[in-house]
Amino acid sequence: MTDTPSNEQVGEAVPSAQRSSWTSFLKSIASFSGDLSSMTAPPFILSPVSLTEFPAYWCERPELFAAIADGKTPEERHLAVLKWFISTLKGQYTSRNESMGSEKKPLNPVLGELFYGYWPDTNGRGQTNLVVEQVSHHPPITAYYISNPSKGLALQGHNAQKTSFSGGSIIVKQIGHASLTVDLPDGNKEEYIITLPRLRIDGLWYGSPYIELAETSWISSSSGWLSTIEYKGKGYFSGKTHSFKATVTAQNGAQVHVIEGQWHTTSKSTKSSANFTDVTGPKEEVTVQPIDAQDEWESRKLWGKVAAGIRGGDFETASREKSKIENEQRQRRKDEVAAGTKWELKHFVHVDEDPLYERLGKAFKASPPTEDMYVFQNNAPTFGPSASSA
Ligand code: HC3
Repeated sequence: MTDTPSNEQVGEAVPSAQRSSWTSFLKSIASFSGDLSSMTAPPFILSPVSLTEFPAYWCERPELFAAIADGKTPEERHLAVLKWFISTLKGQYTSRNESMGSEKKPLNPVLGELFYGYWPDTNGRGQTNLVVEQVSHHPPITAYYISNPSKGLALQGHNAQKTSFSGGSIIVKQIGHASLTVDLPDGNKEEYIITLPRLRIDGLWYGSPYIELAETSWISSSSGWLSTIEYKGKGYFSGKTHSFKATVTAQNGAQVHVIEGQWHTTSKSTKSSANFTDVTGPKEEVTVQPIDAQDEWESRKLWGKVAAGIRGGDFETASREKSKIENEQRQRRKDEVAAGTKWELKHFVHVDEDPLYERLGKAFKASPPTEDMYVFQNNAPTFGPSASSA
């Protein structure tokens, strides 16, 4: 079997007029390693959503995020973090298949692109706020800050990807990590490092890509509790897609909990017959300002015409509007070089090392042992009805 199909072999999901451009796209990614987002793909696979919107997946179940602060002990809080994290995976990795029929190619954010939103306070859980900024264009890097000030919770992280092609699938190594801070009632802070799983994008021959998670990710807490999460697809632990097994160890290394199941439906702890996670119910979309009230750098305003073209099947307009944005960006970079200036980030500052990652990463022998970080500058705009500081 070859790594890429011929025009006749590609699946029904590819419109017949786009079969040859789909096979060319697959051939070019087969011999490519690096930044996939910059490659031109056929129209049927384009998504009208920018990658800067993706950090919103972290909080589509804001009540689970808020519940972390309600844990009474380090163990309870660690389990709440694990529960919230596993419950984000369905949105992060399968939601485009539900909303658009397959995994699509997101819009490649421009440097300085912004995405702001919030989830309102309901049932006393506090309001959750989201600030996203595209902090690099080549390679694409997205930084985010998600906070629930009334619960004393703040999540900060950044994302980039390294892609390669193997056995007919795209392998995506996620670069970056997230750190979570919990302000405790006694005035102390509890901190967590969250690493990100590896992705395999399958279904390419059929023109209907979907994501499976692979290998291992970790949640390491300053309290000493550690979750080791192994991901497997069909044919492994349970023979089911989207399977995972999380092993939770205490400060002394003793294994205290094992949670198994499927991250897109339900999972159970081996200690209880009740579900540990259940994401079969509804999620909450992030609330954003109406387009007219948005800044010109905010994703939905910036990409508005391109997105409308993609949604309406008017790819000529989408491509023309996309070129306008890209040309404007190229000109901006040239002007900066000529003026000897550099683009200033609005909400984040880059640091070469993250001491928290280094400290908590020792628990799982983090590889690489050190990582850079984008630190939020505590300068979020005012959000929603019950706005308070970020
Ligand atoms: C690889 C990916 C871009 C990155 C996306 C990330 C890793 C971003 C951070 C989120 O928290 C989780 C996430 C989910 C999906 C990832 C995207 C899937 C496809 C996209 C590629 C750049 C496009 C590949 C092209 C095609 C046609 C195969 O979809």
